[in-house]
Amino acid sequence: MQLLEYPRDSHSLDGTWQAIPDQYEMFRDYFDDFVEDDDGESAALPDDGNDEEGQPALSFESIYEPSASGDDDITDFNIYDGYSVDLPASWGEEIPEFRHFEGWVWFARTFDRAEFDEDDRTFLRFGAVNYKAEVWLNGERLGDHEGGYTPFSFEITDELEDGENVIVVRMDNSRYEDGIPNESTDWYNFGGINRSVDLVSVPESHLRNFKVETSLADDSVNVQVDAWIDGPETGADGSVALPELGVDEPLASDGDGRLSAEFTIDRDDVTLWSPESPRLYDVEVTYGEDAITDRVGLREIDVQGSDVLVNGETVWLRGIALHEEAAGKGRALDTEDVQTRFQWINELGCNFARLAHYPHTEEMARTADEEGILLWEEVPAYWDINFGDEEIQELYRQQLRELIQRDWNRASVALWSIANETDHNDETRNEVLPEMADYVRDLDDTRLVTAACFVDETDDGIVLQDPLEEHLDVVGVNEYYGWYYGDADDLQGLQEESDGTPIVISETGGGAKWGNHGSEEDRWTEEFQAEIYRGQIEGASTNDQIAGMSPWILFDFRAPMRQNEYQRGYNRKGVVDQHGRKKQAFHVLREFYESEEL
Ligand code: GCB
Repeated sequence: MQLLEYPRDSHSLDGTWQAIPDQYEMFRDYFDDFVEDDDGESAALPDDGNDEEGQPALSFESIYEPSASGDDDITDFNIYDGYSVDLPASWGEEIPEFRHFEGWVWFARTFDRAEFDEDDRTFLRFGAVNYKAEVWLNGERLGDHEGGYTPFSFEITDELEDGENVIVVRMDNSRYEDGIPNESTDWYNFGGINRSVDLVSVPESHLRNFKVETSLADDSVNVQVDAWIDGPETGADGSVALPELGVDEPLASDGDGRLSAEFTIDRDDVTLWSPESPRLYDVEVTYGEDAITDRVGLREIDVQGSDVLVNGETVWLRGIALHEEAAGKGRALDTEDVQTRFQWINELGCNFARLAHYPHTEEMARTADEEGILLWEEVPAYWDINFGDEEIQELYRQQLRELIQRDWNRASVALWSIANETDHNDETRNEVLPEMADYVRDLDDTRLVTAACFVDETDDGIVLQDPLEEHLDVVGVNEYYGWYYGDADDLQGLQEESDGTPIVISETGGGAKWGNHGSEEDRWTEEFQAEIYRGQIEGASTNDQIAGMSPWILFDFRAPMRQNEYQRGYNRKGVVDQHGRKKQAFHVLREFYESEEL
C-alpha cells in the first residue's frame, strides 16, 4: 500500500466499467471459492472446466466474461450482466434505482497489456473509493483499502498477463461504527469509485514521492527538497532543477532511500506564491531513469500572535467552506465542476476556502494553487469518533498521511485540520488529538495545524475552553449564533485572549431556501440568512483574535438528516443553492470581503 504516492503520468482506466450490487454480501464467498485456495492463493481451474460432479465449474472467467452469460449459464453474478458505469462516478447517481443503496458493489473492467507504455514496474492507482475497497487482478487478490477520500495503489508487475487483464473491485459504502467518519454525518454517503483509476509504470528504482519546503530569511529563500526512492538504490545521481530560476542541484542520498538537497535563492529573484500573485515554478526531480515534473509555489505560512502570515505579511482569511458535491454527480467532480466552484469562490472575493469535511479531489488543490486561494484541508474525524480504539487511531493516521503526502507540494494548502466538532470534555479525545497534531507536524511542519472546535458560554462571555488550543497553530471555531441559538451578533461576546492563538470562524451561518422571501425574522428565508451574515461579520471583523472566517457553506448539499419542508434532503445553509442560484447572503458576504477594511 502507498507504494506510489506521487500522482504522475499514467494510463487512465476511467470510462466504462461493469458493476453489480451485492446487497446480501453473497458473492464474496462464491468468489473466494474459485479465486483463492485456503492460503489466499489463486486456485487452479479444473482442466476440463467441470467440477467433481461433472457440472461446469465456476471459474474466475465465469463471473466476468461476456461469453459466460449465455442461456445455460449457471452464474447468477456475472459482472457483464451488470450495469455499465462510466467511472469515476458516485454509483448511485448513475443508476437511479440504487440511489440510496449502501453496501457492496462489484466493479470490473478489462484492459490490454499492450495499451500502455510499460516500464519495469507497474502500479494500479485509485484516486478514491468510498468507503472500503478490495481489489483483484486476474483473480489474484492485490489488497484492500479503507477510507473514502484518499488515493491508494498496488503494485501489479507480477500479476500482469499478456493480452487481456481483468480488474475486479469490491466497493463497500456501508457506514461503520468504527470507521472514519463513523455512521452519522451531516452529508450524503456517496458510494463509488469516485476518482480516477490509473496504471502507472515506472523504472525498477523510482521516485515514490518528493517534497519541496520553503522558508524565508531576510534576503533569501531557503528551499529544502526531499525525495523518496522505491526499489534498490542504484547509486544513480539524483537532481532537482527549477529551470526558471536557474537552479540545478544534486540530491544527496542518506543511504536509506531518501535523497535531499538544500539551497538558497536570492529573494529578489523569486516571485513568492501568495493569494495576490500565485506564481508557480516548474520543479524537475530526477533519479536514474526516473523523472517527475510539477508546478510548485514557493512561500512561507506562519502565525504571529493572533495573525496568520503568508510570506511574513498578515492575511485575513476571507473564506468559505464547501463540500465536494455536484448536482447529479455526487462526489465525482469533473474539471468543469471544479472551475465553477472556483468561479463562485472568486466572485465572493475569497482568498481562502475550507474543503470540508474530508479530502477533496486533488484537482481542487491544484486549481487553488493556480487561483491563489489558500486552503484548509481535513480528514473526516467528525463528531463521535471512538478515539480510544487503537485500530481507529491507525486508520486516522493513515488518512492524515495519505492526504498530506498527496498535497504537500501544493502552495495553496495552508492548514491541515485534524478534527471537526469533537467533544472537548472527552479525556481520551484530549489525549489522542494532540498526538495526531504531532503526527501531522512530523510529516509536514511547514503548515499550520488546526481543528474545528466549540466555544462555551460562561459568565465571562463566550470563551474558548478547549484544551486542544495549546496544540494547535490556529483554532477553528464552529458557532451558529443566530441560527441554532442566540443572536448572530452574540459573536461579539467572544472573549479575546491577548496574544492568543489565531481563531478562524470555521463555520457559521443558517438555512435559507433559495427564492423563499419574507422578513428578516422569518426562518428559512433568504432575508433571515442574510441577517445572520451581517451579525456574524460584525463580530468577526471587530475581534482581533479572529484571523478569518469560512462560513457554512458555499452551496446547498445533500444531507439525509435534513428533511423538513424547506430542506427535503438538503442542508440549505449554502449561499448558493445546489443549482448555483445565489441567495442574498452571497452578496452580503461579497460586500464584506471586498471592503477596504480587511
Ligand atoms: C456543523 C457541522 C457541519 C454541519 C453544520 C450544520 O457544525 O460541522 O457538518 O453540516 O454544522 O449545518 O449544522
